[in-house]
Amino acid sequence: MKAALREDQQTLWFGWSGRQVEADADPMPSLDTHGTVTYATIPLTPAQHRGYYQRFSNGILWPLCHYRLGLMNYARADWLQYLEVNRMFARTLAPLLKPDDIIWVHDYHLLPLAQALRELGVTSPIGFFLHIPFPPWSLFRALPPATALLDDMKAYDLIGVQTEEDAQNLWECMRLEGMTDPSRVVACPIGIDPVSFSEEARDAFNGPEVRRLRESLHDEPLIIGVDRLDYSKGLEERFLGYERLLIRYPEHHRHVTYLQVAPVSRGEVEEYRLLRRQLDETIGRINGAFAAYDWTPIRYLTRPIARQTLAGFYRLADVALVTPLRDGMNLVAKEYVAAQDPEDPGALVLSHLAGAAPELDEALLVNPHDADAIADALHLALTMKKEERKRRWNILNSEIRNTTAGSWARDFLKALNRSRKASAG
Ligand code: GDG
Repeated sequence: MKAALREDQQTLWFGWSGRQVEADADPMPSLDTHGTVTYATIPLTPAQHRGYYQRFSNGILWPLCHYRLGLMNYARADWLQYLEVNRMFARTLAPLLKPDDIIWVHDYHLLPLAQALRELGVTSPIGFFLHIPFPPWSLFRALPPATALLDDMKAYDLIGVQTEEDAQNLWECMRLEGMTDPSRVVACPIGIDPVSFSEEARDAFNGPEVRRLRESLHDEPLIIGVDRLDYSKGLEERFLGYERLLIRYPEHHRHVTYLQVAPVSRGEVEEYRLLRRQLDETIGRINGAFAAYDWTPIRYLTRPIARQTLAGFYRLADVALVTPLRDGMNLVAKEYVAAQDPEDPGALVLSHLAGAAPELDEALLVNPHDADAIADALHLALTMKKEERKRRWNILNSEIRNTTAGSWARDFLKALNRSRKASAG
């Protein structure tokens, strides 16, 4: 997100501080200024954190928007807490606003924020960007307060989503709620800062961490996966795909290594604890069945690693395996492309259900539910000739250089201004 902030204008960043504090009244924001950005943050109470953040945002909206109705645990009390926390955010934010501010709200935790601000008399342009997918109405209507939530979302002047598919789904819902102007919902795919990421990768490549990883591989190929430990990322299915590679293409035994970086996230939510246990078991089983005394097929890290080291690891890896079951965008796919050596780039295996797939269609696209398709794509990637890797990479690289974090922010804000003018005129 930092890459999207402009240095030539004053910006107020407002949000949860990540802390929990018992309180009876609205909190006072803590202010902290760095350059042109002032960070105003507030704590949540433990009850707000549970109902608003863990349960409604991450236990209901997250699975719903990732098409996983079976994982959605709805309780009306959590919905009410979600609304109340959004109102509390609005009450604490409103006094900090200046009349000519443009407000840009991010992600599913804050869907009703514009309406709450409007109720307090805020008339500034307000835009919203959803980082995760938006499902069709036939699915979204399973949420008990679906229409109330969509009705609140009409208070935004502009809503941005990652892909055309999300835009169509959301527009279908907004139209049913009485929105009449389709230009208020736009597909605006997010990007990275490819130039600085590529530099970081080049610098890290000669650093001690990458050297140690390289030495441990003894000139044999490396597959890398990098994901928050989340059920939307398709980790279990991916490990089963890798297992199919080992079963069907035994020539890779004792040669290929798959390094999966999966920092634990939302560890306090039950589904995430269960997932972690399941992955531990699957990886243990596969390693137990295929490992040799001098070869471990899967290396698995649940602790985060430094960003620059990660960039260097991407550059070293021959293949990136990015197979979410659903993903708003997936920045790992774009980072992998940015980190490659143009003279000897690696190959990207990408789920066709990731938001990045329409842009990155020169990757080896797979259905993440099909273990054999993952195995075939991995084999193809591991045996692909350099000329073909270069041909594909050049196209992928121009895609990620076209839509960057900076251009994404500029395009969205331009569209927000246009949309505000249209509704005023
Ligand atoms: C949401 C949407 C959308 C991962 N492990 C480490 C680490 N990471 C970094 C990656 C990447 C980021 O985290 C993950 O971004 P993704 O886009 O892959 O996924 P979400 O976190 O689910 O993000 C997603 C995104 O919002 C943006 O709109 O693309 O669809 O779900 O940057 O590099 N970074 C470090 N150590 C790690 O171990 N330093």
